Amino acid sequence: MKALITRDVDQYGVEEVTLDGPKAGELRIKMGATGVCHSDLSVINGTLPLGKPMVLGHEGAGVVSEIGEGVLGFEVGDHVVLSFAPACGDCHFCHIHEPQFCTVGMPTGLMLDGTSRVKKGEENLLVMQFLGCMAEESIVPAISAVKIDKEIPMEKAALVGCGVMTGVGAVINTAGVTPGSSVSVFGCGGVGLSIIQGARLAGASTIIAVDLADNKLEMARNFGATHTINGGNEDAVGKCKELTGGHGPDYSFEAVGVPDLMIAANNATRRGGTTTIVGVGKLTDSVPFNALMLSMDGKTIKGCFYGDTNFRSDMPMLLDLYRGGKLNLDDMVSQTYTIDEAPQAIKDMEAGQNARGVIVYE
Ligand code: CXF
Ligand code: ZN
Repeated sequence: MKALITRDVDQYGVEEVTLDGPKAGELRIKMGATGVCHSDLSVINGTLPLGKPMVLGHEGAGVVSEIGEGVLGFEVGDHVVLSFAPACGDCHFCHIHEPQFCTVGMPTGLMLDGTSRVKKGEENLLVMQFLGCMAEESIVPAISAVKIDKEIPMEKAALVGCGVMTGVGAVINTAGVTPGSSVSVFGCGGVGLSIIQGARLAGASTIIAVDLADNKLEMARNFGATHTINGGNEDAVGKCKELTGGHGPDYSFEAVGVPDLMIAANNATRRGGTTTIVGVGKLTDSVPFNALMLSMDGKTIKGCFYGDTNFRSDMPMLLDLYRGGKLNLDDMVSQTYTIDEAPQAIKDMEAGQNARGVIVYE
């Protein structure tokens, strides 16, 4: 099968590899679609310090084609969306209803049993987040898969596996945005646009989108932003305050992973408001906060991993919202690619061209 593989920093390409069958607790998935996410690029450029050589891809949907020993609840032919964090249901974090932090799945690039299913001759390859789903097929832990309705197009379903879940979840689960509130979103890539959609779903009355690219701001308006600011030629923090009675938005979100933008988002937030950091930054970067003002301003700064999702219920819920016309996934897919075109999809993402580029398979 073909797969997009990174072997060295800043190097990636499509390779022909082989796949072993599923072991106990695993499913074989014929991939239907895989979204291209900035975290794939972060693996390529080393921002995410995962091992190499690695099959990329962690935002996917497909069809179950083979079932490993002991797996209950799935049949061949089931359509599934894949979670990039498996949830065992039986660890401390699963018990306290925070399955996004499930402890069985600390990603090493190998499967849960510590071995690999993807081979190039004798060589074992790693896979991103137990999935490596930028490939025609993938072996995944059954505890990473969620059954979905067969009518949902694969390229829409895939998006809830990472970007859309992360963005909408950050609004609903992490920040708890309330009806009538004001929101600012710093960074309007796939996650930022999903935050904007989440804010619209939550009933926010003012949704301010900030980006450096006018094409992204235009997309932001389409997804529900009521105001847009180009941070390259406007004072974004000052303008956010101006648009919210001088106080600042009740909720601000950072969706890029850049320290200066995290600081700007928090500076925009009103006294007593909440800043949610959704962007995944570099391990070597730190963000200072003022020791006096954090107390005086009474702001809450929250980290957010995977939109604090309980994916087994949240992902079908998002797809129900899509079916009901309330969540716009159609315009999120701005370009589709074949697996052979996957390197171009990465380049187009770097160029900021897409809301989301999606690889679709035959
Ligand atoms: C990332 C978070 C770090 C692991 C890979 C996925 N989130 C979204 O892309
Ligand atoms: Zn992602």
